[in-house]
Amino acid sequence: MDCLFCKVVEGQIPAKKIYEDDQVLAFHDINPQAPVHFLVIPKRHIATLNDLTADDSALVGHMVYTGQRLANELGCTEGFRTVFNCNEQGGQTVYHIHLHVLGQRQLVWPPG
Ligand code: DGP
Repeated sequence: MDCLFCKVVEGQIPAKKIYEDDQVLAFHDINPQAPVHFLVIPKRHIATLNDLTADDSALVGHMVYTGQRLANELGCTEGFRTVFNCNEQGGQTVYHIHLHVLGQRQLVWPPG
């Protein structure tokens, strides 16, 4: 399958890994938008949030919990932001779901 993040999971494309287990992988974003900016992805290919089913609820919960835990481990003690972009108008560019986790700067709302 021609998916960038599946290739990261398979080790075909290098990434600065932070954490991995049997379900998820976390690695630093190649184009960081904050001093801390990493992605949490499922190892299984899911293209967009619209492709989730009820059976994926625990997996997505595990992604969010992993993001929270790593954000704190990486020093985001004053807060952080989590973002899922979905499809073109949501700003999604890589079609394998990923949770962005950003922190260690003051983030503004609304995002662009
Ligand atoms: P999104 O726009 O939500 O689909 O975010 C995709 C993110 O993925 C973007 O912040 C840049 C990051 N990214 C794209 N290609 C690579 C890559 O090859 N390695 C890493 N580490 N991050 C990537």
